[in-house]
This record gives sequence, structure tokens and C-alpha cells, in this order.
Amino acid sequence: MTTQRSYRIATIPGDGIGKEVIPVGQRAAEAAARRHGFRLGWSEFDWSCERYAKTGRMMPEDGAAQVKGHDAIYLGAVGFPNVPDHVSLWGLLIPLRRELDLYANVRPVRLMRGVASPLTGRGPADIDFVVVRENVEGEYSEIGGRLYHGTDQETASQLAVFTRRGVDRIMDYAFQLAQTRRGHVTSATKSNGIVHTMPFWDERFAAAKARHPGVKTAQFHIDILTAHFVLHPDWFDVVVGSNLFGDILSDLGPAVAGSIGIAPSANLNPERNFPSMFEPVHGSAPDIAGQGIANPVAAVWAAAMMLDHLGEAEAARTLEAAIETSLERPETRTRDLGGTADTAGAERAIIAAIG
Ligand code: GGG
Repeated sequence: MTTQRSYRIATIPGDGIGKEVIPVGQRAAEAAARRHGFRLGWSEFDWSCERYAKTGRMMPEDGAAQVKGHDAIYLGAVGFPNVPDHVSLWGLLIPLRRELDLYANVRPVRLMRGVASPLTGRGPADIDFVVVRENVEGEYSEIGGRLYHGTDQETASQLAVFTRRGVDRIMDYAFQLAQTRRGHVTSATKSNGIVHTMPFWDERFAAAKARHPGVKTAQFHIDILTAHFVLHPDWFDVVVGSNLFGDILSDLGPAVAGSIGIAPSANLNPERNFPSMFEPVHGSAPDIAGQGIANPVAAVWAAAMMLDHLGEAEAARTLEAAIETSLERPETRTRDLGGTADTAGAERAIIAAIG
């Protein structure tokens, strides 16, 4: 007798449109699971700004321990105007990334068939790259503080932290990913202006290049790199950046590929010591939350990355193909992509395409 493959997923829909798109991603993943003969079991956690308003915490103190026993974590969005953004982010997303050592944030950027890029004359062959963001150190550090609050000497300082272990492992991840793709890595730097951490970043990039002699490389300061994303998106295969630079580039990338509403993100612990976490790149979008018009594609694509990570590559390809089919016609695309569908209409098209 063979036992059916099954996976336990912790879901954290979170805030705003997170609560609208995560159920769509779950239903799409379920449909793919049925088609490919495995099962998904879901445990939902209400960690959110709403919870913060009631309890004073975005998640319980032992939140990371509560999700550790799962095979993966599926997260919607965090942040709502009733809670300061730094409180919601540092109360949920950032501690989960750190406590579970999810150091590689992988954010694919692809212009899908049927989607118009805001860049004139660009088609699917021109925009297909992956932003690899260092996810647990760098500029997002709590080392620092404020002095002389409310006086004219008021002072704020923040220390960016770049460790050799942290930088080397994200570089290695990027180079290994490039070896499975077109064999090219671009480093996002700013070593002319940021005088300690970024020359160190460049040195470690050079060391990683030496460890991966078959991979071609380029490096650009972040300012001109943003211009190249717009002017020459076809130059890029894998782009590796620090926590801040990767965060910025992975919003710009999807924008040139049509909409941030389609961009997925995998927060990976490549060694698999802890469950990895999958989420749309977008936030909670309070301006459109509750209207039923959010684009569910980023959440579904994030679910596809999750299935891929769980070893269900065929189901992941099924989900990706269903997304592409749904994006081909304006009636089944949401408004951010120039379509007329609401969230439910886009979901119907995706589920129908899964078959
Ligand atoms: N989908 C997760 C989410 O809410 N992202 C919005 C955000 O501000 N993320 C910050 C980050 O990824 O560091």
C-alpha cells in the first residue's frame, strides 16, 4: 500500500488584502494537489494588526516555535494604518525570517504572456530574472537608537550589519541559482558612497565569483542599477542584493513586468532546518482592501513556489501555467493589469485552467 504525500502548511493571512488573496492561493494549491495526487493540511494563525490592536502583539512570543513543526508557512501581508509600519513589520515578518533563519529571499520577475510592460516594445523574452535578497541582516538591524527626544539635538542612528557568513551564503545561493538558469549574476552595490559595508560586499562578491568560475558576473551601484532595470531589463538573470537593495529592486522589477500584484516571494532556509515561508511581495494595500478587487496572482504564484520547495514541481508548473492562461485575456485579469476581473473572477479563471 502506498501512502499519499501530504504537507502541513501554517497560513498567516495577516492584514488587508492578505486576507483576500491567501484563500484564493489555498484553493488553487488544493486544486493542483488534487490533480497531482497529494494532500495539503492547513493551520491558520490570526497574527495581524487586528490582533495587535486587541492584545498588544502581532503574534505570540513563541510564534516562531508554533509554526516550526509545519512543512511551510504561507503568509499574506502585514501592516495596516492603525499600527505603525515598523511595529507591524518587526512584530511579525522580520522575527519569523530571523528566528527561522530564512536568509534567502527569492523574488522572480517575469513578464507573462498577455501582460503589457509599461516599457515600450518589451515582451516576455526581455524580462525574466530573479532578485535574490539577503533577508536577515544588512540595513534591517535593530542596533541603534535615539537620543535627546524632542529637543533640537534629537539624534537617530542605525547600524547596518554585514557578516562574512551572512554575505557569503547569500552570494553562494545566488551563484548556485544562476547555474540552474542562464549563468549570470549581477551584484547591487553602493561601494562608492557606503564606505565600509559595501566595499566588503564587493570583496565577498569577488570571492563568490572565484568559487563559481563558470558563472558570468556584473556589478552596478544601486542608483544606476535602478535605471538599467528600466532601460535594459534583458541584461539580468540573477540579481543579488542586500536586505534593503533587494527589497527596493523587487518592487521595481515586478513594476516593469506589469504589476506588483503578480510578484511572489520565497523566504528560504535552503538547508531546510526550518520551514520556509512564501508570500506575495505586495503589502496589505489598505486603499483597496475589502473591495474584492485585489490581484490574487502573486499569492497563487507564491503558492506555486511553495509546492516547488516541497518537492511538488509538477504541481508548481501546473499553477504557473494556470496563472499564465488567466493573464492572457483582459476579462480574467484584474484592473492593475488593465483587465476587468475582480478577485473572484481571476480565481475562477485560474482554477478552471488548473483543470
Ligand atoms: N507580503 C508581505 C508584506 O506585507 N510585505 C510588505 C512589506 O512591507 N514587506 C517588507 C519586507 O519584505 O521586508
